[in-house]
Amino acid sequence: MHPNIKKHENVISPKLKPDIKRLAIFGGDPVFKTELCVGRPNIGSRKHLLERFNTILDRKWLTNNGAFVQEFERRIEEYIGVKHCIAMCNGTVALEIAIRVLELKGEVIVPSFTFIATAHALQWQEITPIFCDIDPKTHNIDPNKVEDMITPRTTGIIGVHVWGRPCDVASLEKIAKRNNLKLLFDAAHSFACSYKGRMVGNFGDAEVFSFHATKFFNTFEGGAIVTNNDELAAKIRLMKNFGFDGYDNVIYIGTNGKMSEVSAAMGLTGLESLHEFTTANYRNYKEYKRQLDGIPGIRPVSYDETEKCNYQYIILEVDNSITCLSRDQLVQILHAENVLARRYFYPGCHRMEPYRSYFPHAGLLLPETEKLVKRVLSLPTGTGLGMDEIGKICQIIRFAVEHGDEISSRLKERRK
Ligand code: T4K
Repeated sequence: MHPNIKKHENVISPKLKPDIKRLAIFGGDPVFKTELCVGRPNIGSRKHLLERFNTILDRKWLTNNGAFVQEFERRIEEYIGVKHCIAMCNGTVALEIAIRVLELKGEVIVPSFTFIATAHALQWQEITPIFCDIDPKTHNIDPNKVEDMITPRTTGIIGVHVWGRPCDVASLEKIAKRNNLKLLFDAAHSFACSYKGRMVGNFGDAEVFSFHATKFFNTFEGGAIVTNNDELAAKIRLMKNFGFDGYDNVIYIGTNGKMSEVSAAMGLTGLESLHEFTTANYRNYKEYKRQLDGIPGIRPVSYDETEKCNYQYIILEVDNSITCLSRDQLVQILHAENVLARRYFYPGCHRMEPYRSYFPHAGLLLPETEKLVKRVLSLPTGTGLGMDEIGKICQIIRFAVEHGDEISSRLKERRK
């Protein structure tokens, strides 16, 4: 038993795991019969969705700026209070188009602690991502380190609002202005979140959302660029449609970034239930926090409750010097119990190809990123998860940490 562990009302029920041999990783029955996933899609009213699908079929208008896409864009603009929303087929293409429209080239500063799409969207256009370290308190790009990475080839900065917690927007805006750089935000995690009382989507030159199935609000696949800049918005609209300005008239280089009507139908249906989704996520977040409180070496990430937040990620930092278990061992234990916890952004973009080959020593400048990628894990949440399930997941974690040294030795023994 870990000496610092606090007595808790939710000490693991002896029926759940009477001793460590009954952990599923050692051959016991898993606590859950079916898998609990991170990224299980939230689905709003099935009735409304199917009605919209029927409307699409009746209209025989499936894509190319259809009525549902237009309605979806207006709803997002109203909700965020932004002038322009341009819906797209996914967040990655939206990033690529945003990068192109901002005329970024040469080098762009990005965090390595992000989904690979942020870096690839640059490299895809032969722009070099220059990886910047993060602030360990926020997990976001550290503005104090950004300026050191600027060279004569730098044209922009991409901040990522990781977990839906906005970057230090004010500092990044100052740095961008001072150095005449473009500022883009990858807001894939932060739809429905605010920064200093203003909705994310209003900052920098533009911001990009992802509405992928695994996001708390989804359009199957989908994304959007939002901006308050009229000129940029007009160009983005051309770019996502091959550069067509009316029939047979191409006036700009473009690609196919269009959102389909089925995606917009899903989006409109999801928007009707947005409050329900965030309320469920908030309830889960509070329950996880309550139940994980006091487990030594397990630190759940907190959200600023004075801001709007989607609470879509339940993130734990595992300090293995205290838990005796590594983050990866804890993930293994949870997986065996059918809790499909995920490592996040592991091993960091700088350790993935082609960046690993291009910058083999990038890690030397990214000490906080290197630490965090080994500590972070994400737990299931969303509308499909009940309090009982959260209780059991937390009991497994508590039990694993209580018996960390024993479990760890047994796992090591097994590997021999
Ligand atoms: N920037 C950032 C910061 C991002 O996080 C992302 C995307 C992007 C940019 C790019 O946006 P998009 O182009 O994707 O719109 C997911 C998603 O593919 C990706 O959208 C997301 N971030 C990234 C963090 O994760 P995986 O590899 O986790 O997906 P997968 O297939 O392993 O699914 C995860 C879990 O979700 C599964 O265990 C089961 C569950 N699931 C998944 C799907 C697709 C379902 O229950 N139903 C489903 O339909 O990539």
